[in-house]
Amino acid sequence: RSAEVVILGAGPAGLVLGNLLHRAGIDCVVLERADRARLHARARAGFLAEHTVRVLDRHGLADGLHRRGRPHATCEFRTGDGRFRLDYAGLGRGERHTVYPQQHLVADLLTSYLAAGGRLHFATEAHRVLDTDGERPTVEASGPDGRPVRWRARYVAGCDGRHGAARRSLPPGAVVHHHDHGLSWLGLLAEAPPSLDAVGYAVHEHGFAGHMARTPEITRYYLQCDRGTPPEAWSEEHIWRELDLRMRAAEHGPLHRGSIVQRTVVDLECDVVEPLRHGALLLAGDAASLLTPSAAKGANLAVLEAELLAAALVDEIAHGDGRALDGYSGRCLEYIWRAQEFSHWMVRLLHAAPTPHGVPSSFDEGLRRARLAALRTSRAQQDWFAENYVGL
Ligand code: RFL
Repeated sequence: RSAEVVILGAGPAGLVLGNLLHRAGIDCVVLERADRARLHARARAGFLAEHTVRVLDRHGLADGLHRRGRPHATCEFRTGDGRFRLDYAGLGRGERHTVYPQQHLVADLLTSYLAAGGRLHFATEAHRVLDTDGERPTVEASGPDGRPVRWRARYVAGCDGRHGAARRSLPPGAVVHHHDHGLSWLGLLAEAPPSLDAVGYAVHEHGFAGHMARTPEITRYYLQCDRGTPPEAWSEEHIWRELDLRMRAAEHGPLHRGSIVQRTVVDLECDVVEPLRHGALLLAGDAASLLTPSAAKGANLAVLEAELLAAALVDEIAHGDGRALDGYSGRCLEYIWRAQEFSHWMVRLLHAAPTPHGVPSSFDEGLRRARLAALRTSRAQQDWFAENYVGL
C-alpha cells in the first residue's frame, strides 16, 4: 500500500495535517491505533489559544468550536495570603482562550476529513518507520485483525504522540532534551459544573490544586500527588476533601461536587526532539515535544505545527519547492522552546522544586512566593504573563 504522505496518529496534529493535505490534493492516509469511539471519548485539553482558532478558521475547521466553545479570559490564584484574579483579555495582547474539549475538536476534524473523502485506518498500529533516509520510507504496522501491513510513502508525518512509532524510529543522531520536574498531578474529570468562572490555581501546604472549566456539565480538577500514586488510590470523598482544603472553599465558596468520571496521573515531565526532521520523517505535536499540562500549550502547538507542516509538504510535493520543509524544524523549535519556557515557569510558580527527601527547601518556597507576589502586583509582569499564557 502507498500514499505520498503517511500520517501516524489521528490526534489534533495528525487530523489538522490530514485535512489540509487532502484539501490541497495531496495523496495521504492517516493510521490510527485507536478506534473511532475511543477518539471521541478521550478527554484531555480544553483551552484553545486565539492563534489555534485562527488556524482552524482559516481552513473552515472551526464551525463546532464557534457553536459550542466558550470564550474564557480569567484566572484566579489562591494562596494562604488570599486570592487575586487576572483578566488576561485586558492584559498583554488582549487575547482570550476558547474552551472547547479536545475530544470534540478531534471529532469535528475527523468528520470533516472523512466527509471530504480522506483516507483513514482505525485500529491500525504503526510499529516502525524504516528507510527514513531513502526515496521511499516504509511504515510497518498491524491492522485491526492483527495482520502486518506495510505502507510506502514519500514522507511520513509522526503525529503519534510521545510513545508512538515515530519516536521509536528516530535515528541515533536525534537528540531528545528531557526534563522531569519530579512532580505529579492527579488529573480528574468531575461530572459537575465549574465552581468558579475562572481557571483556579491554588497553592497550599498539601500541594497544588487546579480547576479548569470544560463544559457546563464537566469540570477538570488537578491535585498534586506523590510520584507513583495509583490513580485509584484516593476515594472520591478524599478527593473532594483535598480539593475543598487546597482551593480554600471555606474562605472562597464551595465547590460543585459530582462523580469523578476520569482519573489519570500525569507526571510533570517534558521533552523536545531536535531536529524535527530526519530525512523523510517529520514530527509534529506531542511526538515533537511533550509539555506539562501546566500552561495548556500542547494541543495549541500541535495545531500550529500541523499547519506549518502541511504548507511545507504542499510546497514540496505539489510545487517542487523544498525550502519551507527545510526550515520546518527550526521554525517550530522556536515556538516549542518558548512554550516550554513558559510552562516551566508555570510549574515553578505553582510548586517549589522537590528535593530528594521530598520537602522543598524554604529558599525555593520563598522564590515561589516572590513569583506569585510579582504577578499580583506588577502590571509589567501581568502583561508578560497574559502574552505568554494565551499566545504562542
Ligand atoms: P495525541 O492527541 O496524543 O494524538 C496522537 C494519536 O496517535 C495515536 N497513536 C498511534 N497511532 C498509530 N500507531 C501508533 N503507534 C500510535 N501511537 C499513538 C493515538 O491513539 C492518538 O490518537 O497527540 P497530538 O495530535 O500531538 O496532540 C497533542 C495533544 O493531545 C496534547 O498536547 C494535549 O492534550 C496536552 N494537554 C493540553 N494541551 C492544551 O493545549 N491545552 C490543555 O488544556 C491541555 N490539557 C493536556 C491537557 C494533556 C493531558 N494529558 C494527557 C497529560 C490535560 C491532560 C490531562
